[in-house]
Parts: sequence; C-alpha cells; structure tokens
Amino acid sequence: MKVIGSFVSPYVRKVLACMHLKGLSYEIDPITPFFGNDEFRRLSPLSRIPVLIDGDFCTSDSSVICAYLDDAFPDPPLLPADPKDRARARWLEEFADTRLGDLFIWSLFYQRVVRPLVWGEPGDEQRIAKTLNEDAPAALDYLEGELPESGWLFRDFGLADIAIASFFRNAAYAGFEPDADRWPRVAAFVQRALAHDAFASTLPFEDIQRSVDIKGRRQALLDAGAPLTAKTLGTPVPRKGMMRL
Ligand SMILES: N[C@@H](CCC(=O)N[C@@H](CS)C(=O)NCC(=O)O)C(=O)O
Repeated sequence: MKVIGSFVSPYVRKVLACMHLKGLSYEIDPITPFFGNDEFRRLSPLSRIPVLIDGDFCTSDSSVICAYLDDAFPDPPLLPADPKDRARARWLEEFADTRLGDLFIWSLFYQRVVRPLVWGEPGDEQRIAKTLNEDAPAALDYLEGELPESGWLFRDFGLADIAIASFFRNAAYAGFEPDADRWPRVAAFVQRALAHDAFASTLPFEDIQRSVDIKGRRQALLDAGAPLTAKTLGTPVPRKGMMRL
C-alpha cells in the first residue's frame, strides 16, 4: 500500500499509527498538501493529505482510510466491540479531527509554522491568542472529563487514542503543551500515547521532515530508512489548497 502525505501531518500520523498497530507495511510519498502536483490533485479531490492507494483502489480522508483498513485487515481491531463503545470511539475520533484539528492545526500550527515557512507571511496573532486563552482550554476541559487516568480509552490502544494524541504532537510543534496541573489526565494521556511505538517509530522521520530543507529532504529520509515511494507527486512551488484560507 502507498500513503501520500507528510509524516508531520496529524491525519497522516493517525493513519500510519493504525497501520503500525495492524502490522501493515507501506511506502510513503511524504509531501505537504500545498506542494502536490496535478496528479496529487486528481487523486485527492480536496487537495488534502492523507491519500491511501491499495492496488487500483484509492481514497482520501484519514477516517475513511482507517475504516477501510479495519474492514480489510480486521486483526487487531481499531475499535472496541460494544456498539456504544464503538460509537463513543468514533465520536472522539471526530472531535479530534474536527475540533483539535481546527485549534491545533489551523489556529496554531498553520499560523505559527506553515504561514511563515510556506507562504512567507506572519500568522494571525489574534487567532493564536484566542485559541491559547479560550478555545484550547475549553477543549482540554472537555477531554479531561473523557480521558482515563491510566491506560487507554477502551481496553486496547486503538483509533480513539491515536486520533486524539496525534494532534498534540503538532500542538507541541507550535509551542503548546497541556499544563499538567490544570489538565493532569490530558497531559499524562498524551505523554503515554505519544510514547507508544505506533507513534515513536515514525518520530525520527518527522524530525528530518521538520529540520531538513525541501531539496535534501527525500535523500535524508531515505538515508534514515524511511520507506519512500520511488516516485513523488511533489512540486517545488507551493499552491494554495481549496478548503480554507
Ligand atoms: N478530514 C481530513 C482532513 C485532512 C487535512 O485537513 N489535512 C491537511 C494537512 S494536516 C491538509 O491536507 N490541508 C490542506 C488543505 O486543507 O488545503 C482527514 O481526516 O484526512
């Protein structure tokens, strides 16, 4: 199978962690969505990452991809067995993808990292301040009531744990860590989950992706053992996406 999308994207990281849990190997074309060529835009109708290609089958969206992986490769399952637990796990995945995505990706990581780096423009300081002072604390208050004191959300480490924890790595890249005095469960859960091998195994590739400039990046990733595709859909010049901005 092939995955298109940067190791640094929380949605790509979520898919890779699920593949790791299932013992599925993959090749990856770790492009940033704004650096995708026309073929990328054909494969990903919303110009977003991740994209999964399995033979002649191709789909986008991390939730759709994880559901496909769970259907096609059921063992071990990504969701708990009980119907109500399954619904709760899916809800928490949705909360992470939509709300944590809005806060940690679009309001922090995009403003503090992507805008200066990709577009050469400053981030929206008002949006950053509102996120740090009001919106992120409200989301963490909610998660503090949902997350377990120890272990995982359901019996085994699974999709809901992965979906939530993944966003906190980008929050940290944008300078935000949960305060352990105010949100002890959130802080401990995030630390525990991100230390899991499903996340730890791709961290060296994230470090390269974040530190090596685009010209030397593919070679540095190959040198570190990243399972890159032979061909990339990357372009040297960024183009705006179609969903926001
Ligand atoms: N709902 C999608 C969201 C994916 C997403 O927003 N990915 C970001 C990268 S972290 C992206 O491709 N953004 C480009 C854009 O929206 O233009 C999923 O779960 O895969």
